[in-house]
Amino acid sequence: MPVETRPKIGDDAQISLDGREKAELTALAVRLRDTEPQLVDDPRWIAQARELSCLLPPRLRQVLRQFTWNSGREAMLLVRNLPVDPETVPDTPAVRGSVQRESSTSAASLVLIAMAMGEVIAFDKEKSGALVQDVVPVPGLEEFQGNAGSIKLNMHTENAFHEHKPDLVGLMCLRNDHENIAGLRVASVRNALPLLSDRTRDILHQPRFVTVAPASFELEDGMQEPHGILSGSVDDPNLKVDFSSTLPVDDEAGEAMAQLESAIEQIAHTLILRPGDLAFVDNRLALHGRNAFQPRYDGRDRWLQRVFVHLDFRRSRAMRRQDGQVLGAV
Ligand SMILES: O=C(O)CCC(=O)C(=O)O
Ligand SMILES: [Fe+2]
Repeated sequence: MPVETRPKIGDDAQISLDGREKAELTALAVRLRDTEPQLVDDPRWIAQARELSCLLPPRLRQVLRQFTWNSGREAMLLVRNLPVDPETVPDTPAVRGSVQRESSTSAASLVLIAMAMGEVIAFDKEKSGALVQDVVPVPGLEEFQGNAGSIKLNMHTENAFHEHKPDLVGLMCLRNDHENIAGLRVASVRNALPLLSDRTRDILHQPRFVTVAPASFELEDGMQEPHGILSGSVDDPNLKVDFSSTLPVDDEAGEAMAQLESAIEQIAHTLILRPGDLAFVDNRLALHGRNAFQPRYDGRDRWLQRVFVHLDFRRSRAMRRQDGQVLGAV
């Protein structure tokens, strides 16, 4: 089974822990898991994660540091060989809004790596504000354009509508689907841009697009300001679009968006994650989505755990009560 299709991601976009590094990470994850009150969302547990993240194996820390400096052409990082033992992973949850509030070795590994790069955050209106969220297929939601669905999930910037959308999205695989065909799709603007004409790029920079809250979010109010899909540097822009939630305000903008979608489809990678694989997507430069798969709801379905990271925690302070990790109305 190929790990991916289409152009390969380079070695600079991935790191596989060796046996010793895995043992070191496991020891830290167990220490964090056993930290009182053994609740992921508790500030004491998060404080311990912040401290222990400084003790991760040096080669991993170097790769993470490099990634936060510049996420590279692929605008993603794949960390492999994390301590996930498929034999001991519990049954895959199959309920809407499933989250990980109790500490576990897998959640601890995920949070340790995320906290080495920045601050884990969540939104109070999404998945009940939990910091570690389950990405699992849910019965009855097969057609849903959100991570509980199992049809193709359109390419998107995570929470594109939000002024404090995550900078990084981390997705760790505990179990893939039965057929091992479900893939996380990732596409970097740095690969897509050369496929677009100057005219199209110019239009994509203009405030001719509106993005509403995604289906996963309990509805946000009212009017959204038009924005550019591309922003910042003309040579190396940021990208913000959700092909399910962003609408062009005129026909020409719609045509430019269609050109972009076609370029994205051409350069997207499909990563068939294995248990113990953790992908970080740079949500400022890359889109992600998922291809279709067939859930069985037998406890052995695909299961990812997800975190969001902010690299500049201070920026969202006005939305966070008591300098905590959850963004909402204060
Ligand atoms: O299921 C996947 O691979 C990705 C789902 C997704 O977009 C998300 O959880 O943010
Ligand atoms: Fe997503």
